[in-house]
Amino acid sequence: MGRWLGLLVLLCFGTGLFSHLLQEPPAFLAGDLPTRPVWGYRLTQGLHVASGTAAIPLLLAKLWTVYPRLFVRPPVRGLRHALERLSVAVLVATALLEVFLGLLNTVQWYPWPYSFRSVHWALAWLLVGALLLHLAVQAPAITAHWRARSPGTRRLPADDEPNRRSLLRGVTAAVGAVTAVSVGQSLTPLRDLTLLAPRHPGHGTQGLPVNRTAAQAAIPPAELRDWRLRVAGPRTYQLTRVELARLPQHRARLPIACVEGWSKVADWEGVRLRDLLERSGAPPGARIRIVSLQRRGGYGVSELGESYARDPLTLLALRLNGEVLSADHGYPARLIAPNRPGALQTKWVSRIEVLS
Ligand SMILES: Nc1nc2c(c(=O)[nH]1)N[C@H]1C(S)=C(S)[C@@H](COP(=O)(O)O)O[C@H]1N2
Ligand SMILES: [Mo]
Repeated sequence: MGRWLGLLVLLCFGTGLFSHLLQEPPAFLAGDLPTRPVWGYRLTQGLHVASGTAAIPLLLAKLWTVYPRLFVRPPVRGLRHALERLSVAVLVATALLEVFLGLLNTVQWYPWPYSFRSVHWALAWLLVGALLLHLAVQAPAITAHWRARSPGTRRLPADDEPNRRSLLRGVTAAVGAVTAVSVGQSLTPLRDLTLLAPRHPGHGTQGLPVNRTAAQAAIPPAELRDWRLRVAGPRTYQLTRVELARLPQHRARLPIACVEGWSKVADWEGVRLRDLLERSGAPPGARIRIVSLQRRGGYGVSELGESYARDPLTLLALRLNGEVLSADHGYPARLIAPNRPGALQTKWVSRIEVLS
């Protein structure tokens, strides 16, 4: 169980780092983030949430097998032992907190006052550090186990064997069950099994789930009536929605991949961002800021580096799945770019700013 758990933690950590990198790239990488494959983030974030979810029953079972060690006497046998127990305490605490914070995030429940992302990020490093320490401390026991190749020495006492088997069977069933009823949120062929996932890929207007509705974002209807897209650059200009729709329109088939785990492909149609930027005289390599009409909550602003801004698939979309964007999907216009976290696909765009 430890080995499987270790693999899941590794997968979750790696995909989590990738997600963090895309959302908060260091300055030297911000212009070169990968835009291919277009479904890259869909895959990695789907794996992130699926591996984190699968780790929960495995972690609980693993803790159950070792909890009697909490009560060993004497509790501390010296400095080395004390440090070792402390590192295990950090490992257990961070592992439990990390997976449960992640789980609460997937259901969009934030019952704490701090930023989910920075806490999840910091805990991940603590967890991986404590895990490495744990592996180092246990290295002698691990090598001894693998050296004891003869079948007799590795087996449990005969009357424990049925217990071991039924525990493993139970844990496998639990991991399989939570995975089967939640993974359909991103692995859409399994969507009919989706019981636990908070966003069902089949629900939502225009065939796409909605994370925050126009009402929740407090989009003022009055501002939609005389909406103009303002592009602020060396040559600032404004366009009405009718004027935007008269510019050359392009199509892109791209997924929305939410950091909370659900994802779905859709057909988008609109104006290429790079055409809008060219018209404003944006210099090559400029950072771009997309600003929403939104009044309430996060994700009202996002930034794009060069690789996204110049990509022919990055659109200021006016249409979704063959219809005019609905209010909840970002009418009058929303950003859609390849291999980009859903949270940064800004809806209800009102301004595009050329930053540098
Ligand atoms: N202005 C704004 N844009 C936003 C959001 C938001 O809250 N406000 N939510 C983001 C998130 S978290 C996701 S996953 C996608 C979802 O897009 P959809 O609701 O059209 O499916 O929109 C993104 N764009
Ligand atoms: Mo999202």
